[in-house]
Amino acid sequence: MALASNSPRASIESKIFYHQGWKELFSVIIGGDEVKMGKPSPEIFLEAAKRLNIEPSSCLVIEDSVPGVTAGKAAGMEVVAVPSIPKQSHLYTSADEIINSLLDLQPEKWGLPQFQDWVEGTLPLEPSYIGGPVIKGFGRGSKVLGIPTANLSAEENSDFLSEHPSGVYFGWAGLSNRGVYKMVMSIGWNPYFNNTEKTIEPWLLHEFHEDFYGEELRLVVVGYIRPEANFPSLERLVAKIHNDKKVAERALDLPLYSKYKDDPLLKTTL
Ligand code: ADP
Ligand code: RBF
Ligand code: MG
Repeated sequence: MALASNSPRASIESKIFYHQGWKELFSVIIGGDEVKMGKPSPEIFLEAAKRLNIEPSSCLVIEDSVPGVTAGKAAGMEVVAVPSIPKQSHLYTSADEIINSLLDLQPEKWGLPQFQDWVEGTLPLEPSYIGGPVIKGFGRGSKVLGIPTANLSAEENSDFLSEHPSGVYFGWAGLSNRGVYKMVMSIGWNPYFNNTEKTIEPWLLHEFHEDFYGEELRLVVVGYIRPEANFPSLERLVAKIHNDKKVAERALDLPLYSKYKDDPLLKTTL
């Protein structure tokens, strides 16, 4: 595995220094100052392949930039694009595949060994704690889909949003004075409705008999299920969300995820 960046070698070194163990994961690291022409020229990838002692045609490039995709294709390599700018995937059409985030990378599609960390249709994540009062959304969840989502403020949870790509996640939800419930959530723009803002929409997997706007909601997000998708019909969207619910409900019974249920942070009242 090689790291080939247009950034100068020294910048790569100082940046990677802060991520313990990352440098050792790469057998080759090349900076833009180590080749004559940077991306979109294929030179940096051809040099990486040479140093890895691998034929360019056997290499898979994972790229977040448009010039990088151009460089990878020009080097005769297969390219998976992970666009750095959301909603700009139309600029990356020369890539062999476009994915929303690295969470969706499937190495087995490219003849590489499968990732081993998926468990029963879910990807365990470092747990994230978010919360705040339940706010009003677009009023669509229960009315249009029959799936109410207790929206949290995007502003108050902006760190979490910037660290998590859009997609379907799950975990546990604590509602003050009520209890702790299983939860499956959508993070993102909801392509079916073409929202312009990234929202946080947890569906608590429990029957409530009334609304709870304004109440303090605490979430621990423990895993990832899938990227956001668009659907040809409302029925297909709803069916998919019900499948997400099933996946989350089952997974949350696994010790790996169920251990967070009793987390005191879910119960704390402000
Ligand atoms: P909004 O667009 O305002 O979020 P929704 O139609 O998505 O409206 O409904 C969400 C509201 O429904 C929540 O804020 C909450 O008060 C209530 N609610 C009732 N049951 C649930 C549930 N199981 N999960 C989430 N919210 C629920
Ligand atoms: N909306 C989409 O457009 N695409 C999706 O893939 C999608 N997945 C969702 C998954 C879950 C678990 C939930 C609760 C919602 C999802 N929705 C999705 C969001 C739905 O559009 C949203 O709840 C409405 O926008 C109501 O506000
Ligand atoms: Mg909602």
